[in-house]
Amino acid sequence: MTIYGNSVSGNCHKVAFVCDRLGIPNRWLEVDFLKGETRTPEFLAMNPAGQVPFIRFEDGRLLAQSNAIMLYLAEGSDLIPADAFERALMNQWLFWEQYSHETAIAVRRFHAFVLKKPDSDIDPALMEKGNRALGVMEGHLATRRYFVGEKLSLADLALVAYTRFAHEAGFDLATFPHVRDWVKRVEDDLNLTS
Ligand SMILES: N[C@@H](CCC(=O)N[C@@H](CS)C(=O)NCC(=O)O)C(=O)O
Repeated sequence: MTIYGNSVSGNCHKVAFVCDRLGIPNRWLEVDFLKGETRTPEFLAMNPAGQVPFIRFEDGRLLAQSNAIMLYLAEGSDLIPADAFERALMNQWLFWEQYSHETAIAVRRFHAFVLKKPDSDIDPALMEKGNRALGVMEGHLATRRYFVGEKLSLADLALVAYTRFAHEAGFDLATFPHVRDWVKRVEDDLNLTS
């Protein structure tokens, strides 16, 4: 299968995390959205949303949305809890990540780190929303090592993707020590170096 991805994008990293962890063979095709490569007619014919990541399977089927891709690729693996309620809790965090976390931390990182905008040109609400999200994570992780069921799951993979780069977005993980320790734990589990 081919992963249409971008090496700077945490959403794309999520797909790579699952493939690496589960040994799923793949071909990574780098897409530079800053050069408009997600807006070409060829790209939009495959993914009208004009976003990476998305997957093209050998038989031609296409799948977009990082968390949907992770769920499909990890089906039947130990990255998805066997217990139905724990699975629901994992999904709870996956939905939360997309609505309340990625939309602040990834977006602020894009403006600050990728586009190199000064703070004065970035919506201040993003900092407030991101800190609120990190606060929710900090409270949850105060008594747990992982987000669900005391073991690594897709919830950790989804949430670590941008949390590990929170400093590039202007957030200070020193004020969220449980989050900082969890990031290190998950990076070690996934053998991530940077
Ligand atoms: N909810 C989507 C978000 C995907 C997304 O925002 N992708 C960005 C890169 S992180 C992108 O492709 N941007 C290019 C564009 O919008 O043209 C997911 O989780 O896959």
